[in-house]
Amino acid sequence: MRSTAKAHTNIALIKYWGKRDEKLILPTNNSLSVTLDGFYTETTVHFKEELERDIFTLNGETVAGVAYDRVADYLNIFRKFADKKNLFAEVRSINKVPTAAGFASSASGFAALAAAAAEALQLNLSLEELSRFTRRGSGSACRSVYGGFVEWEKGELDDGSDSFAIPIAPQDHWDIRIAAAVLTAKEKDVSSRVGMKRTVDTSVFYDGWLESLPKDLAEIKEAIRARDFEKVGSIAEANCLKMHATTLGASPPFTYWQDSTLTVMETVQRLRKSGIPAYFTIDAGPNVKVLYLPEDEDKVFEQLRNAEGVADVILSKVGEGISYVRE
Ligand code: 2P0
Repeated sequence: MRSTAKAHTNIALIKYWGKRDEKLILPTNNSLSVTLDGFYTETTVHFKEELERDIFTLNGETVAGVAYDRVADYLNIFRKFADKKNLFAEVRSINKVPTAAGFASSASGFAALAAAAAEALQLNLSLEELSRFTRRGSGSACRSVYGGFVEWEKGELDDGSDSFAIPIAPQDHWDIRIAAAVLTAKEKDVSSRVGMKRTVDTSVFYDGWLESLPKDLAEIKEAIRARDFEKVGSIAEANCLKMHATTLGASPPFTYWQDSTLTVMETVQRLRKSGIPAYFTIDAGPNVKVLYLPEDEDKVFEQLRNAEGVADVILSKVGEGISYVRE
């Protein structure tokens, strides 16, 4: 009744931005990501008959409050499925995702938790079933079940049974790199959950965003298969700009950008003008992620590191999917 699983975080090239069902976490659109090797969560789940409630520690510290409730509520889904309503778990997570890097630790966190909980309960899930379970913890987490390039199929059904991730190309398909420019950032004041809901409910640009996605998705998948870096990068960059434009059309309007976000975007454009193919993407926060090729690593790192307002630059390769740690 015990298992330890490891999952890596991912960065979306085609963004997930909006839900059609908040409880089941069903998205309005397909999204596509690349799994990152630099950032992961390792989680042990140990179900014990003697426990009267779940226990959750993160990096050795006991967690209470909203973060605890989110984990305990999530484990309820497994308890219900396994028909073990009163079986509680000790959950120990080690997070190797620097929160400040602006990578969603919820993606690797819920993917590792789902994999460890499912194995501890001997549910024998397929990867498709595991991705469906993982989605219920955090949407983007369902993509972290696989390594390499991954698409999350939004599905059509109301019960969510056809909404899960599928692998597009494995980790060893293509060695591209991702740099995270960590900004000397303020606290973000609109969480991604709140931001995407406000956008869906009120943004005058939301329909335009949705209409543009099928073309982006079809083209980026073809470009990934063909290893066409300039095409993948330019589609991802444009898709990110469209997602962020929807927040400006919301009521009340908001943006995740700060002045140094724009500075890094300009740095990337300057790199391109100097002949280095580099493209940016930005999630629900101010930090900028930059896609580049291995041979340009030194130049990209140097330019980003010297950009005004950049506190740190963290480099990553393409990562693998869920794995299990045997003791
Ligand atoms: C993504 N983001 O595709 C997009 C791009 C942020 C911008 O997925 O509510 O933490 O748990 O399903 O997955 C962030 O949202 O949201 C996100 P929930 P999640 O990566």
